[in-house]
Amino acid sequence: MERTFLAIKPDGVQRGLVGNIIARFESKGFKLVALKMVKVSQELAEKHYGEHKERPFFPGLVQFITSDPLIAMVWEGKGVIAAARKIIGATNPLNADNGTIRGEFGIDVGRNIIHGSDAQDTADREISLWFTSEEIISWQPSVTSWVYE
Ligand code: D4T
Repeated sequence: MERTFLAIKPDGVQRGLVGNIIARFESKGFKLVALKMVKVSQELAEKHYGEHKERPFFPGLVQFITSDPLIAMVWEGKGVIAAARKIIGATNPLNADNGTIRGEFGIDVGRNIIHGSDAQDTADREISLWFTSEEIISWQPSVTSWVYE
């Protein structure tokens, strides 16, 4: 089954949105298989956002993501990578649709509440960057047959 990496960024934690955000993925039917609160190191932040190293916003992005704890998670389910990106909304919260997390809760691109992997290869890379295999739990929700046909 497909897996994605999601992180509620320090702004989402500070603003008390953790429960609201997790509830959206839970009630959709996706399965939480790993979760931890992390005060991110400079090294991990630079690795996670490595593709943006040359961009002008990179230093501010790393400063922001290391400034306070975030919630790192792995979610599992059919089509979860693309579906999570839809639930999250556009990168710039002012362009994000109503009803999405960023559309409801954000204004600035540098305070966009949550991260979600954008493709299968990035999901694989990010999951192994943030979690050991022992931290990812295989379990079977008893409602599975009520979520999947
Ligand atoms: P993340 O990676 O946080 O889920 O965001 P996206 O996948 O939606 O968007 P991204 O990779 O293009 O941007 C990564 C991260 O950088 C911040 N950012 C981005 C910023 O502070 N200023 C900017 O101009 C851009 C483009 C926000 C998300």
